[in-house]
Amino acid sequence: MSEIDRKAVEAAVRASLAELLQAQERAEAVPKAFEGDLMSQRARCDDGTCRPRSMPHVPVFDKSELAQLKAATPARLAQGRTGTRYLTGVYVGLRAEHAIALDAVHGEVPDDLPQKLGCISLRTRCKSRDEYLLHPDAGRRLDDESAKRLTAEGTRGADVQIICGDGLAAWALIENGPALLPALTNALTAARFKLGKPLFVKFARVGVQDEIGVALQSKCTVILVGERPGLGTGDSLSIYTAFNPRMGQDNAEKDCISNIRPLGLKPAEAARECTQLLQRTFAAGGGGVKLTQSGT
Ligand code: B12
Repeated sequence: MSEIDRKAVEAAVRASLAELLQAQERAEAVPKAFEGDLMSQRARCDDGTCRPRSMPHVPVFDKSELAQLKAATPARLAQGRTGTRYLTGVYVGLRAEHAIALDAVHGEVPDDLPQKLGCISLRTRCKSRDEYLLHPDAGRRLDDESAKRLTAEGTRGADVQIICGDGLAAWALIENGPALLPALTNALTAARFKLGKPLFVKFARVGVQDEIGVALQSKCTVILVGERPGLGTGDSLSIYTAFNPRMGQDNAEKDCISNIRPLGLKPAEAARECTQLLQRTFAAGGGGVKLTQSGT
């Protein structure tokens, strides 16, 4: 090894060791600082003079790493505090995000959306949004009129029957449905799946796909449905797929693609992912656990 190479190697080794040492010191700083603090607190308690005191300020993590982590997600990480309370801006932000979630849960799809999406319009046995929220089972069955309409107008024996539902966030369908439905239809058609005429179901739970799949003898159903919102996330849509439909089919036989929204999985990506999932599902002869175990 030449003299220059040797120096370069030595410098690199020294730099790595220094980095390792710093990381170790950071990790050790936390328990040591707390240990001292707790011990002095105990000493004071023992002689009967215990009183409230503040915890030491210890840099527990690398600030630049934390900044990267925060930049990678809209989730509320390391919000800080003042005393035992949230900072005012954080508190107000949480209230606003909670309001978004409530609006999403209580919102409804406009009457003309099914027509704009080119869907046959159906509804479940729920007569109102409140009934939908209070009685999940009623959102898994079609009302009598819709069941008749489905039999009269629905496509029988399709490979894939697409269903759009408001679910627990109507906004999710309003915002993402117009992009996702055509993208999914195109991707599935290009993959040579025979599709049924799409359906819309008002006040829909995931389980309504069972009744629809059975009534139409579809090989597989796919329901695009609004997810239960998280804080500040009122526009997130999921796709649930069910192969070989049966009434009361277990979720373990189904699959889910979640977080479809502008800040998450984009509609075009979701359409591709769903098409690939269905290709694997048809090849394996089943979804969910069966698909996972098949290794397809
Ligand atoms: C609520 C919920 C549950 C509840 C459902 C109970 C209920 N009656 O609502 C409980 C706690 C039981 C649950 C369980 C599971 N869940 Co869950 N769940 C959710 C959550 C928070 C909301 C779902 C939702 O809004 N659905 C739409 C409404 C309209 O549907 P619904 O008809 O009211 O309820 C049905 C669906 O929620 C469905 N469901 C719930 N979770 C799952 C998961 C899978 C894989 C399937 C096929 C169906 C399914 O079951 C309900 C009854 O039919 C989502 C996260 C999200 N924000 O979407 C995760 C989510 C859907 N669940 C997930 C997972 C992984 C699971 C479990 C597999 C966890 C586990 N390891 O056990 C189990 C599987 C359930 C089963 N085998 O039955 C993942 C799915 C990831 C994926 N791409 O496959 C999600 C996206 C969370 C996440 N980000 O990881 N879940």
